[in-house]
Amino acid sequence: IFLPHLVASLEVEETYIMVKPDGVQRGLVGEIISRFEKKGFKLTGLKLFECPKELAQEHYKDLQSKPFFPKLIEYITSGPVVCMAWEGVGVVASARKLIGSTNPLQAEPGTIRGDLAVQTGRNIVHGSDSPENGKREVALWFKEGELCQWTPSLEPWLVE
Ligand code: IDP
Ligand code: MG
Repeated sequence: IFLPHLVASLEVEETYIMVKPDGVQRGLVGEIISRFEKKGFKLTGLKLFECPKELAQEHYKDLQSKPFFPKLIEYITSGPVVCMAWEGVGVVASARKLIGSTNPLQAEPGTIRGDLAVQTGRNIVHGSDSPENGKREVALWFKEGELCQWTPSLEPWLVE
């Protein structure tokens, strides 16, 4: 089947990436940020944050009828998370590829979940699943003034 959001896009997009509480507790924040930095995307927002229950519920509202929803909310609010906004051409689908499958045991080696996690309920990182949700989630997790528009000096070495 044709999944438009999984096909490489030529649009400048934004995506919301979050190191979940297990990633923070396990000391994987630097490693996870590094994967996106090294790839060449642009960081436009970054903060350590204790997520209120209502925000977690709003973020995952599409999953509210799932049996694991209460445990998911408990997990996401169990400790600080690292919230990030990343920008770039095709960043949404590319970030999903860097992150790997939802179930870390099915995630390819070389991906963040494939290299660093073992369970769906402890899969250490979130990434938006479409450009629309990228916009929605960045606006949900960041206030105006928390995001930076800047031009990395390396840009000419990354995009022609
Ligand atoms: P994604 O994070 O790869 O986009 P989603 O299906 O959107 O995966 O699910 C959101 C999050 O909910 C997952 O990353 C995982 O933390 C949790 N989750 C999904 N399915 C299950 C499950 O079957 N058991 C426990 N947690 C789950
Ligand atoms: Mg998802």
